[in-house]
Amino acid sequence: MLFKTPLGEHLNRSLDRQVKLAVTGLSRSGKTVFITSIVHQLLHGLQNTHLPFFQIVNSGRLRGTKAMPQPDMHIPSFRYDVAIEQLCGDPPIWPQATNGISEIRLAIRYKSKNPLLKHISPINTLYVDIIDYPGEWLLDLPLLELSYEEWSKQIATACELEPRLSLSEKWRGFLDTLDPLGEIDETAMRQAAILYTDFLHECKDYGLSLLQPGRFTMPGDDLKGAPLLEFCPLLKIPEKMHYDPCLFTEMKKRYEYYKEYVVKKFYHEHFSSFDRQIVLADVLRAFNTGYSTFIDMRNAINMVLKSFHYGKTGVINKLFGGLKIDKILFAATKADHVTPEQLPHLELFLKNMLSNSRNNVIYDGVQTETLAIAAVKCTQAAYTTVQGERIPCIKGMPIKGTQPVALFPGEVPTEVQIPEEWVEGRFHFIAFKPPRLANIHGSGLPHIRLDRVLEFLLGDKF
Ligand SMILES: Nc1nc2c(ncn2[C@@H]2O[C@H](COP(=O)(O)OP(=O)(O)OP(=O)(O)O)[C@@H](O)[C@H]2O)c(=O)[nH]1
Ligand SMILES: [Mg+2]
Repeated sequence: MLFKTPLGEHLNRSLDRQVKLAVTGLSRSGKTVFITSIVHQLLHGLQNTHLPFFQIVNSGRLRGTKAMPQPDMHIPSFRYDVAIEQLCGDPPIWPQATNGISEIRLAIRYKSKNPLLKHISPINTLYVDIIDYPGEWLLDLPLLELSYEEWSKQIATACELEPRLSLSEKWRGFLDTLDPLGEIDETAMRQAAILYTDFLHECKDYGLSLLQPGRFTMPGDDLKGAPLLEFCPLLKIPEKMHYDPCLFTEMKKRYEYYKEYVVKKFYHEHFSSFDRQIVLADVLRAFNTGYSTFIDMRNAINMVLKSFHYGKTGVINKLFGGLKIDKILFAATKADHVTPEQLPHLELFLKNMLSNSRNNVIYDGVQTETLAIAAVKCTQAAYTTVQGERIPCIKGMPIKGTQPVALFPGEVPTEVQIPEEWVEGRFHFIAFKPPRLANIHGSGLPHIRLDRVLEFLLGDKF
């Protein structure tokens, strides 16, 4: 039986009948594909031969999984059906970038192994709730701890260095024509916001991750064109303030409004009560694009994780209370882009890259694991012979091609390299099309280590 009132939801969770899983990852890190594949693996659990490390399947105690009506009726449902149809279509395609929030609830029925429960309630149900959202919105979380002045200062410092120095030229040039203590001019504020948004889009195209506020690059259907988004940081914060309304006070007011009504609302509704978390990071993309984009991505992930901070001092706990997370999985996604013997390297690299965040989490008593995963395995491991030497490679259909390619994408370092070692052309992690599969409804999608993911995140609940 599942209780449906707020108190009941709390009871379900304390009775281990419900798990809220937070899937955390920057934009394009692989959240939607991960959720789709996890749902597909669970729905096909009974026939699934691809989940050897997921004990509930392996031990034959799984009775089946169904998608259920979700608990929050006001949130759109996660369109698993659409995503799986695209992934398994002919030709298979990846789902679109996410532009809003959605939710799915799964009911997993299983035979209890607890000797006492076995007699009272031989078949039990675990409810798993997962939400999907645009990765861009994740970077709004750190704003909750920053005043407008502090945030403006951070952006000003970032714009002193390349590549932001050049990319921000137009926006900075326009700000130079404005007087922060001058009159409020709606047209000028709108123009400043447009130029700042253009700058963020250029940063995104360049491969940078730390783009704030998140709604500027991904407003979602609810805020597209809303005046709420007509503000931006100011590079010169006035030292002497007067109390009359001016451009500076108006920008500050809108920034605070954005935090209060957009950011806090989102985090309060969706991230203030979850039990387990998976942090997805597309490390390989950064290898391709270079040192500065890698550092930017690392800073962005660490900044987000610092805001989640699981002890009492974390912003979510300070604002909303009650965050009782006990397990976090750090996952390097798209691991099918590397040859199999490189997977331990990828895991070690991710561990080193996020070592500060991991240490803090472990200190707070949270159990962690680090894995290299592929939600949908698009390549096959193979070997090629070059000048008499047998070299491992991967084979797959490139995203922009019609013929499969075989390549050695490069050796994954285990430590963060110094900038000079980050030479162009060292890595060839190309994007692949999803695989064409004959019998998609017969068993789960091909993957790398999703069974370990499921075992770590859910295994102890059965
Ligand atoms: N080869 C491979 N590519 C993947 C995998 N997962 C994701 N991708 C690639 O990464 C892209 C982004 O994946 P999504 O799941 O849409 O990323 P997201 O985190 O939901 O992105 P936003 O919705 O923009 O926040 C996909 O379009 C694929 O090209 C995987 O397991 N293997
Ligand atoms: Mg998505």
